[in-house]
Amino acid sequence: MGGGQARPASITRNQKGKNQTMSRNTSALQKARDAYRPKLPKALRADRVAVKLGAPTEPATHKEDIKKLFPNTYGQPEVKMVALRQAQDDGSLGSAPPKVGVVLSGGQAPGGHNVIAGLFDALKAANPQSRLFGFLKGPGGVIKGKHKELTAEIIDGYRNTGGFDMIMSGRDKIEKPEDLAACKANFAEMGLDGLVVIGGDDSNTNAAVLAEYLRAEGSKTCIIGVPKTIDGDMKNEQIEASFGFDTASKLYSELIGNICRDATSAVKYWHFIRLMGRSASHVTLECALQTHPNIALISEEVQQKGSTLKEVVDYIADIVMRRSQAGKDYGILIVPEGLPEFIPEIKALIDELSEILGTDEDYIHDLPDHSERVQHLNTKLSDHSARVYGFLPVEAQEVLLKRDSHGNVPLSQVETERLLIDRVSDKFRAMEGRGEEAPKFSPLAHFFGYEGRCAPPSNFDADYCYSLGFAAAQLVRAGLTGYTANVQNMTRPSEEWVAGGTPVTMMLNIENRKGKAVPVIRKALVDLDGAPFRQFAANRDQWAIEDCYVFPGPIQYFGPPEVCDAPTMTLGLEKGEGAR
Ligand code: FBP
Repeated sequence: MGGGQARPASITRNQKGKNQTMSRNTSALQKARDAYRPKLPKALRADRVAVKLGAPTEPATHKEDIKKLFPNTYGQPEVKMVALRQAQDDGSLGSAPPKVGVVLSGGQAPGGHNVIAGLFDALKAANPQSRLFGFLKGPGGVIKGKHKELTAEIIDGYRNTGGFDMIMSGRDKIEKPEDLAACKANFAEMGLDGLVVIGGDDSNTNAAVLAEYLRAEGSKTCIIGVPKTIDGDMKNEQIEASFGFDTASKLYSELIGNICRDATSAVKYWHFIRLMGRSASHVTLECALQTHPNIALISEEVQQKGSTLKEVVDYIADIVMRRSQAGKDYGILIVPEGLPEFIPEIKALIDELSEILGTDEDYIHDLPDHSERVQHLNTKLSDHSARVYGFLPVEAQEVLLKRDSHGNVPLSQVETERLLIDRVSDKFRAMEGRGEEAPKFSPLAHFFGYEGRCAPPSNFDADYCYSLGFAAAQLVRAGLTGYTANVQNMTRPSEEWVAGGTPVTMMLNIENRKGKAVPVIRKALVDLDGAPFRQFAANRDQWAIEDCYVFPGPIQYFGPPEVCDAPTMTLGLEKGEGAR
């Protein structure tokens, strides 16, 4: 079935758990997926695994600052996992039964449950007395010490499923001294050997801060991160992809392909589709490569060109007109939700608003209505930003006043696709007002976001996540802390994947957040010199006018590996393997 493999013999399925969870509320696909055994890299399938330490590491920039902030965890070596064949004391990990905690942090991403299942299976395979505890509702649960023991019955109900509902997630940050102290006390009370933090760049940074604190305090609890986010922006030379990106972008591509078919069937609508991805445009770029829409806006390019909103609107309107002249009053546009932050005039506005919120946040939110908030802001914003703010729809103005615990604007609530539709429509109306001929323009707005975050993981994500869970278990068993688990060589069959760990301090740099210089993992934006963008840029003019749509169809779980197991085109192109 799908080329998966057997779970370690020591972890047999618990029939009672299966009967409990496989109720009449379970779909036929879920029942079939329950039997899927994720594929593991060769080294992790061995009876005995060892971790091989490489050379000491350092970050690319801000070395001295980071060393000062992380004196106990700075400079640790990279780690690779290797299989041992001989049953002698040759460096294999011990068999003491560890007690480990796990927490899901931030937005949902397909495969999170498989990380936990991999962690559980690896710990139990090492020693059936090992215990795994799930902290509830994200990092807040770690601070409050809210947890439940994850048993085979629980785990078996969630294998290969989407969502984070096994233990739920949250966006709290473990940052304040009292939070760090609370974590230390909770871990000591539970006797935890390790905590695995499944999260994105900010959560993995927080994991490193916690690891450093615990080391300094003499705590035995090791902290290991796992790279999660559908946005695909937690990647670098060591981390090839964040999990969830594969499934989410394939799911959005299916939907976009279906809309392309509808467009060429009805031949009357322009579909403006916003895609999730808070900051970077990786999801939009991957979907463009998969489906060949007429227009795909890539925020990083907009920023590089310093384009104004007007210039973005002119670019769209020009393609709408050229298609109309070719007899095509229909088309597909895809736009990343992060776009507003990359348009320099809106970015400057957001920065000014962040500054103002830094001092006046409570006052502004206590004002009785929107017009009073605008009045107050107009006294604080620069003239240019006040004009840009006034130009935005009321809903967008309100969203720009919100920040999450990491200081991010909740851009998934800004209807950028409608803003673009309105501005393009205004432009065509103005043309008509001047007596010029405007194209027929019937736009429809879509947002594909939350529906992609909890899809059942693709085989790629199911296998990758299960491997990450296994790798995280080995890092904890080796007593390592301040690492992010990784799997490399992922454009090759999973047999050849290489699991290991990267010291978080190696990935850090210093950035200015809310007016403070803080260490963070550098967010990977779309590289405009990289192969995925170059592939898109070389083709987009043709895709704009001709109908070159591709219809990827739904994610396949059962069938030939080239259909079911293929990685994203982004990963393939980044690894020099060419477009499919
Ligand atoms: P993470 O970075 O935490 O993985 O979240 C990604 C994401 O899905 C973004 O694409 C989106 O902007 C955001 O979460 C939405 O957040 P929320 O779930 O709080 O609405």
